[in-house]
This record gives sequence, C-alpha cells and structure tokens, in this order.
Amino acid sequence: MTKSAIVTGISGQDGAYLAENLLDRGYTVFGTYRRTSSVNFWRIDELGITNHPNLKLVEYDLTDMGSAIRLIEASEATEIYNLAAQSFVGVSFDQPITTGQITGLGAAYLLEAIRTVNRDIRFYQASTSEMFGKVQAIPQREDTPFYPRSPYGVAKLYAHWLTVNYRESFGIFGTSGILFNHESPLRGREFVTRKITDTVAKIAQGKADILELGNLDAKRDWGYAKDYVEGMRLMLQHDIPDTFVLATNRTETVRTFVELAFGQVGIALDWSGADEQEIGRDRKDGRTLVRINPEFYRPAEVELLIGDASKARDDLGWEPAVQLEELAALMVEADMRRNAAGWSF
Ligand code: NDP
Ligand code: GDR
Repeated sequence: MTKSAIVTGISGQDGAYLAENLLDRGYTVFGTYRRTSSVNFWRIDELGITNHPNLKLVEYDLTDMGSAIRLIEASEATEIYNLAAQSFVGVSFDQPITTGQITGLGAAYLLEAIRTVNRDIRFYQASTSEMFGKVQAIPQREDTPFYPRSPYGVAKLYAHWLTVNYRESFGIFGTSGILFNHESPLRGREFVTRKITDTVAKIAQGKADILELGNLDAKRDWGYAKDYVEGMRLMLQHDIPDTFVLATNRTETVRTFVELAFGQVGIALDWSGADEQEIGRDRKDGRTLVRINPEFYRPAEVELLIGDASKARDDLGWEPAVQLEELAALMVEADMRRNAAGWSF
C-alpha cells in the first residue's frame, strides 16, 4: 500500500528535502504552506519536485485547528512531520507571542487533531538543540536538562514536552527529534551560514563589499540538512515513539565557518590588528571583508552546542555523512551559481 504523509512547512528548507526523500520512496506527500499574497516555492522548484504527481500542495495555517482536522481527514495520512514554525531565533525576541502561537501551540493543534481524528497516526515534532540553550552538560544528549535562552527555545520546549505528554497520556506515536543546526544551499538567507556563503559569493563576484555579522565566537554543531531529514524519516519507522538527538558531535565557531567559506573563493582572512569591531581583512591586499555589526547580537546568546547522537546511531542506524568543509563548499558553490545567474532567494 502506498504510504501517505503530511509535511508541514513544505516551503522551508527541511520540508523541501523531506518531501523529496519521501517522494523518492513512493510516498504520497501532502505538503502544507500558508497563504501569503505571493507564495514562494523556490526550494521545491530547485529540487524539481513542485509538479511531482504524488506531491499535493495544501494551504494550511499552523494556528488554525479546524484546518488541521480537515487536513488529517482529507489526506488519510499515516505520518505527520511537523516542520512548520517561526524558526528564526533572533526574530523570536521581537515577536515572542507570535512565535509561541506558531512554534509552540501549532504542535498542540496538530496533536489535538490526531487525538480527535485518528490516534494511529505517527507524529514527528521538529524539536531543537536551542532547548539546551545555556548548556548544562557537554555534549548534549536526550537526557541533558534543558535551559532555553530565547522565546523560540521556550516555545519549542512546550511543543517537545507536549509530544512526550501525548505519548504517555494517550498512547499517541509522538516522536521528538532534537536536531542540532543543519544547513544546505536551501537554507534561508537570514541564518548565519547561508548569509555567509551568499555574501562571500557576492564578494567574489564583485557584487558585495563586506560581510556584517554579530557574535563570531558562538559555537555550533552544524550538519547537512539532507542527512537530517533522513533521520526524521527513520524515527517514524522505528517500532516505538521516542526522543532522539541528531548531531555531528563536532562544534566550530561562526568565525571558522567564515574562514571556510572565504577559503572556497581563494581568500584567506587576517583577523590580527582588528579594532573593537573585530575586522577581518584579506591577507593579500588588506581589504576589509568582515565587520561586526552589534545589530546582529542577541539579547541572550546560546554560546556552545555540541550533540551526542549515539542513541540515533544505535537504535536507528543513523549517521551524518557530510562534513562541515564539504557543506561550506557546496553552499558557496550553489550561491556562486545562483548569483551568476542573477537570482538569489
Ligand atoms: P524554515 O524556516 O526554513 O521553514 C519553516 C517553515 O514553516 C516554512 O515553510 C514556513 O512557511 C512555515 N511556517 C511558518 N509559520 C507558519 C504558519 N503560521 N503556518 C504554516 N506554516 C508556517 O525552517 P527549517 O526548514 O530550517 O526547519 C524546519 C523545522 O525544524 C522548524 O520547525 C525549525 O524550528 C526546526 N529546526 C530546524 C533546525 C535547523 O537547523 N534547520 C534545527 C532544529 C530544529 P513560509 O515559507 O511561508 O515562511
Ligand atoms: P540558530 O541559527 O540561532 O543557531 O538557530 P543562526 O544561524 O541564526 O545563528 C547561529 C549563530 O550565529 C550567530 N550569528 C549570527 N546569526 C545570524 N542569523 N546572523 C548574523 O549576522 C550572525 N552573526 C553571528 C548567532 O548569534 C548564533 O549564535 C538555528 C535555526 O534553524 C533554529 O530554528 C534551529 O532550531 C537551530 O538552528 C538549531
């Protein structure tokens, strides 16, 4: 029998890759997007799946429970991957209530709809390493205590615990994947890795002069989004609902990612002699290429994340394949290609 899955947030990075993954495996995918005056499907367009016969694009707002019920009834899906969210940490400080309504309550509406319509549906919640925030142990695992540092992290923690609670209270197959940062050429440009690779490509092509960033010392455990969506799929094929960390177990600073990206276009940076704005210069000609802009600092920062995914490896056979150097290379290459062709989302 053909499997059928709902993927909320099809217009986002993970939604696009997960839809591609499931379609390749013969699933019918109901990909949800929210109504805007000009819907943008550039990611699924780039993957070439927008017109796939088994992809059904469905309008759905995460904050509307009635539409959750109708979606589940009409699709007869057996799996739901809840990827939609207000996912930008920085914005969550300015829009904490909207973030709570979408990122936190959005999961509650779906869980309630499953509880009401069909308790056999398997549910995946997109939880995050941001729930560890001010980290209480290194590396972070499934049993590490949480300490979120942003309204986004707090909203995600609510959704995470609600998933666990519906598992324990109602026997719903609710699984929570605590995913560390994962990036790709399909990453939104407001996130730091893509902002870096897009600007580096533009600098290399003479279309930008400078890269402005906030905290260069923050450390992240960065993986490749395509590896991580496969982990999501595996979690819902597991025999029991559970909580899993997906991570690479390697942490690097934002500064290192900047160096990797510039390295891809043959530029080596010199950070010495920097003023209070920590300027990075081109080693060859002394040209200023990186500047700190305090506008990009956050009111509370997550300083260091590094995950331990051994449970996912042991129980699911999941392992990340792509290393950070390769990731930076493929992101810069994609941005060079897009910028040369005159477009960039
Ligand atoms: P994106 O920001 O790329 O995608 C988010 C998606 O949610 C978009 O499709 C967006 O639609 C949709 N969305 C936002 N608000 C609503 C709403 N009110 N109703 C319906 N849809 C909405 O995120 P990612 O793909 O990177 O991440 C996927 C999920 O995983 C998110 O929940 C994120 O918080 C979580 N996560 C991500 C990690 C990462 O490193 N990428 C790590 C850990 C967790 P639109 O295009 O219209 O804005
Ligand atoms: P993050 O990702 O907050 O970890 O959340 P982001 O790429 O936004 O920030 C990573 C780190 O880089 C620092 N930083 C900057 N960040 C941005 N966006 N822009 C800048 O100019 C800049 N300069 C420095 C940040 O302060 C931070 O320390 C992502 C999202 O995908 C979440 O949805 C997801 O849950 C987590 O990853 C895991």
